[in-house]
Amino acid sequence: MSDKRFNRRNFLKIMGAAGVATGAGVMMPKEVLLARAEKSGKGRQRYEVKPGELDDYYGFWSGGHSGEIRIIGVPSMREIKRIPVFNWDVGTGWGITNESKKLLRGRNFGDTHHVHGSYKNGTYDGKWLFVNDKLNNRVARIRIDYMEVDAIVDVPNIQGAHGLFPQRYPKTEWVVLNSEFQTPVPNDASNKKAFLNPQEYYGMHTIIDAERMSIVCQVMVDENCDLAATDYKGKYSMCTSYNIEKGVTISEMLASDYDYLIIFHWGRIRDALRKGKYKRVNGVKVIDGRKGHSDITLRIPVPKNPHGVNISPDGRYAVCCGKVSPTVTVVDLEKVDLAFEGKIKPEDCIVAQPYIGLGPLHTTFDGRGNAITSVFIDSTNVKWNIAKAIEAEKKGPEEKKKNPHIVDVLDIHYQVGHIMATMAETKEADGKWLISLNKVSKDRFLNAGPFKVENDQLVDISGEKLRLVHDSPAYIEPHDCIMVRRDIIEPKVKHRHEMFEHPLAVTKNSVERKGNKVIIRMTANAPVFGLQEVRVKKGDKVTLIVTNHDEIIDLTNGVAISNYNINFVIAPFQTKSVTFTADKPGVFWIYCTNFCHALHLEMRMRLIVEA
Ligand code: K7E
Ligand code: CA
Repeated sequence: MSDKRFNRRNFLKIMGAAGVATGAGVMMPKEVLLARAEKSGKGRQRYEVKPGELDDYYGFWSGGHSGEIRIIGVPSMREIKRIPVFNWDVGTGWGITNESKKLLRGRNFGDTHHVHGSYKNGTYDGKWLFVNDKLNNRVARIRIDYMEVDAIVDVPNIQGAHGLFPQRYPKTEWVVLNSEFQTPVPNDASNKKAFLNPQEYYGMHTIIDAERMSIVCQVMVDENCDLAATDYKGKYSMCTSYNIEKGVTISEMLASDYDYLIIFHWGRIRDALRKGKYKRVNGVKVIDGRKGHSDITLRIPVPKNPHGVNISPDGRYAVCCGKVSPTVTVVDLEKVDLAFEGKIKPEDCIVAQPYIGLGPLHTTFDGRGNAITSVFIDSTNVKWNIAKAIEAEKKGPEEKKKNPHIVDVLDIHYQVGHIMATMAETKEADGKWLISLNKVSKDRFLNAGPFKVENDQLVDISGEKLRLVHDSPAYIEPHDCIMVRRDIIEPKVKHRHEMFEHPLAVTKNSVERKGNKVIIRMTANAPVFGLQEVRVKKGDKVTLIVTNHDEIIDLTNGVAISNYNINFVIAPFQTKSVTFTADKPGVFWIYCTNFCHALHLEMRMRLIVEA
């Protein structure tokens, strides 16, 4: 790697200028670490999925600023489907039909980073997915039986809706959402002083009711709230913060040698809600969680501008990646109990701070006591042993210098962001496969122009050593993913919609007129639409409701209206509707867009708009 923007020398220069100590005592050049990686003991899993075979895992990928979620089969890395969430998607009609417009409310772009499943007893229950929208500050819920969005909640009082994590135990009743950008509260320019003074900008840890998709409350803090995690006991949620300085420029945000892992005490939050200890801002209950104002929050100092926080599958440790510090900070959650009771200091919850490499961002787990951390600047995946890191910390600096915790280092291509192992965010982490979500692909694929796709690399982690097995191009820009065992998801996923779940499901074809409003109710059953022609008048407000009556699996129909910019599909037994003004007179063919039958091309009808 010799990229000008990302190389080590450049990074060290920036850090030096910012006065950052880069862990000199324990630091090892990447080459030394790599030399340790012998060739033996590597995983030997088969990753080829032959024609007709199915994958072992459902991968759910966020789509970044494409605003969607993708379903990818693992280990084949075949993209199976895209779920439109905050984006336009003509292929499914998302953003065009009345059903999707009702959820999107006029905002058809998004920025999805963190997709997570709903939980029961520390593992996935196969019911829902949740994903954030960093752009327009929303959370969407996807029902797994249809793999479709069924609710979107707008979150006021925040910007940069970023880290998201569902409650893991006993089941997902709450979902937490962090705001990465601090803002005035309320942010409406009403308070002139706060408006212009960054010291009066705040971060929010928002709690969302998973069932109702409404906001339970927000905990306000001085710091920004970046990545999120929940514990395995239903007691705590947390956020990393990289801007305890309340800076508005890079150098201001790098001024302090440490920032925080902030832990939120759910019992005390419930107490505050019960006792009415909150104020309402834009209709939301806002609890004061600022340092010195509250016993709801605990701040553990972490060097420096930390990023990811991930919980080990045994529920014991929170691992914070140092980003600007070449270390990770391991926090013992059992000690957090004591710190909340005031029996020990917050910093005494830290049980290890091992050296990892330059730019550690996110950590995942193999379920066998090892963690694997993504290292951005070094372009590596570093496998390390948690127990050995804690042991070395106890023994002191001489032992630490030997880096006994490092198990293996894998060169990746290039600049890794998130990293995720199969089932790693559950107590059932199985240590089979790992995905390195690399931000930069450079030379790994045929050159397709200056804009390069990302590179998702598949790594076999079943052995002691990490084995890179596959490069997979990813369109802009997956940040994070989860990989869920097939037996958890597959039995829950339906082949057809429940027809009458949609209140407007059509069983009889009809055209109804009320003044200038026309409602067309129509069935689709390949290769015919239930109506052959519909006559309306120019200026009529037309609502077209279509139900697909084909019960055959995979028999999707499309509905497109020529020159009217209307285009959507309906799966078996599904109903969709669209309302538009018939503003152009003439004959317009309505046709099926989704190949459905040998006579698919004949599946069309006329919309006649009279002058
Ligand atoms: Cu690290 Cu938005 Cu999860 Cu991207 S965040 S990498
Ligand atoms: Ca900072």
